[in-house]
Amino acid sequence: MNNQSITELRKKVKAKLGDNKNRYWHTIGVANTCACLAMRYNVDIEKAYIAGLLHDCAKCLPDDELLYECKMNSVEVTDFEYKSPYLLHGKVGALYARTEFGIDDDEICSSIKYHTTGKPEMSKLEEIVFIADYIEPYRNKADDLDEIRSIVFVDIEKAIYLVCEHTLEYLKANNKPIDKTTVDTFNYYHKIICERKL
Ligand code: DGI
Ligand code: FE
Ligand code: FE
Repeated sequence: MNNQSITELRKKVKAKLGDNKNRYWHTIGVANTCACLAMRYNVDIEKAYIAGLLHDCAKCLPDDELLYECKMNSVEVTDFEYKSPYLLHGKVGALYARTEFGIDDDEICSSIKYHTTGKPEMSKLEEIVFIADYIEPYRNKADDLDEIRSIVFVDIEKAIYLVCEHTLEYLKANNKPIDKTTVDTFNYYHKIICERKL
C-alpha cells in the first residue's frame, strides 16, 4: 500500500468514527504503537499499522446495529455476546475491514476480531494489536500503564499476561460479566510464564 492509500484509509476511519475525536486519536495512537512493536518483533510494519488503524472501526455502532450486522452477514454471535453486544465491535470491525476498507488479509482481520478478549496462542500481529490497544500514548486510565509499557518491549507475552490479569480484576471488581475467551487468554499466557520459570 502506498502513502496515498494509507492516507485514504486514515480519512475513511476518521469518517467512520464520526464526531468522536478521542476515539480517532486513540486509533492513531494504537496504529503508531503497533508499528513500533512490529519493528521490535520483526512483524510486517504496514500490516501492523493498518490493523491498529482499523481495530476499533466498528466501535461507534450501537448494540442493536452490531447485532444486526452480525445477523445480516452470518457472523456467529455467542450467547455471551448477545448479552454484551459491545464485545462484538471486534468481529464487526473485522467484517468492515474486508467489506468497507478492502483489506483482504486474514491475519489483519483476525487481529481486529480478537483485539478485546485476546485468545490463546495469538500470532505476533494479534498480540501486538491486543497490547497496543492498552498501552497507546493517549491511554491514561490504568494505574499499571508505565510498568506494562516498559515490559512490552522486552517481553510481550509477560505484558499480555499482566494486562489480562488487570482486566479480569477490573471486571470482577465492577461486577461485569466475563467472556470465556478473556479467561482462556489469561490462562494461556499465565501458563507460558509459569512454565518458563520451571
Ligand atoms: O475498544 P477499546 O475501549 O479501545 O478497548 P477494548 O476493545 O479492548 O475494550 C476494552 C474493554 O473491554 C475494557 O473495559 C474491558 C472490556 N472487556 C474485555 N474483556 C471483557 C470485557 N468486558 C466484559 N464485559 N467481559 C469481558 O470478558
Ligand atoms: Fe476496541
Ligand atoms: Fe481500541
